[in-house]
Amino acid sequence: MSEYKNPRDLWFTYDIVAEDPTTHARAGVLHTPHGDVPTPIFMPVGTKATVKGILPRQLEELGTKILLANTYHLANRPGADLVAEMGGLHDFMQWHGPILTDSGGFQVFSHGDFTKLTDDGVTFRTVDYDGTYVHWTPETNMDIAQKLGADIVMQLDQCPGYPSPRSFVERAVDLSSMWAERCCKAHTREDQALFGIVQGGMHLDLRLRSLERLESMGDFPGYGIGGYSVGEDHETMFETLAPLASEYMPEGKPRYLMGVGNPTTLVRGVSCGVDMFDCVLPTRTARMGTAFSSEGRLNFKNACHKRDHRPIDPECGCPVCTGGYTRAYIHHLVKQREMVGSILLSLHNVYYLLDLMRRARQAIIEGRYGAFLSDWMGSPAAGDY
Ligand code: PRF
Ligand code: ZN
Repeated sequence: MSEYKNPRDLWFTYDIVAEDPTTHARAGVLHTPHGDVPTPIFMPVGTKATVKGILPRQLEELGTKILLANTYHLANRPGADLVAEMGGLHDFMQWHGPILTDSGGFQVFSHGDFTKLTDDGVTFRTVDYDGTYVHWTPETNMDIAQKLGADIVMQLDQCPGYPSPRSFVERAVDLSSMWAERCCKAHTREDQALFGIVQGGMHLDLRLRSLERLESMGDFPGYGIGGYSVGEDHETMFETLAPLASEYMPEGKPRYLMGVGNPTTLVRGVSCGVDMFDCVLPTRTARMGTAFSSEGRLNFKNACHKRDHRPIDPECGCPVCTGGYTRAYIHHLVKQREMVGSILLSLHNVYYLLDLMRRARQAIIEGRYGAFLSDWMGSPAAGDY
């Protein structure tokens, strides 16, 4: 007799294709209804259903395989019902590849304007919008996520800042666990995968408690690692992230380190067994006139670029660096606050992180990620956190 299998389990499979012999890095493929995602992967952030300054067609040319969007922002404007009416997020924004939506747990808590937190849910003021009060429960949050229609949706969680008293972090783990269970029950779309989120701050025992509770709920198709990059230094982060990802998280499921996007953390995160990353850093720093490069970060407001004929990064294969645009030109655009300056830097920076993860994946497949990591740590770009 054949056992009933949820279509979700047929769609959202994760194949590990290579494991590095000397680090915990792995290369995989995550299957989704809108296409396959090779891992490790960087996911550009399209908060309000647009990656600022970049068209979907250009994202594809850069090699983007999956985008992130934010429930918090889209629920406020234009609203989940409107997005649903317009055919869901993919049609609305004309990106037909995989999409992941974050729950908004981070936005609500990091903006610090939540007014009331109970077991039931969280009440907050939409400071970025019209200042009205909104009450979210795991159930209303899943309702929004299902209307938006991304391929992967994150549970509603509570992300404590750093430093926080242990008792506060413990409470966030309890609450996030309880909300995970309610999200699971409320989430019914079979063409969507719901990921749980591990919290626990910088306490390994709380991280493990959080993970255990998620695992006891059954079978999440993947796990977010939340609550890092909230003000701690990088060594503090890796003290608990390294054992969590490399020793304790389930082998066969994707591990997604949330909201972390500086190149060195990506390279180190991969060596601990992290598979997915997202961050606004490449596009946000671009709008401030800064580029990632193999020499480290370059600030294009700086007059040293004024007469420089070279591309942003001579080692980069992006459309900007191979398209004839000089540092002198980008310096000029940035100084004049021309839109195209931000756009060119955004294209380059997003490509840079996508390509970093492509090269990391190749190194894992060839069994030389240990050397890739030590080369990186010895390079001029490694100092930028
Ligand atoms: N939870 C959620 N989204 C997030 C985070 C989190 O802890 C973070 C923490 N860096 C970024 N984005 N839901
Ligand atoms: Zn480039």
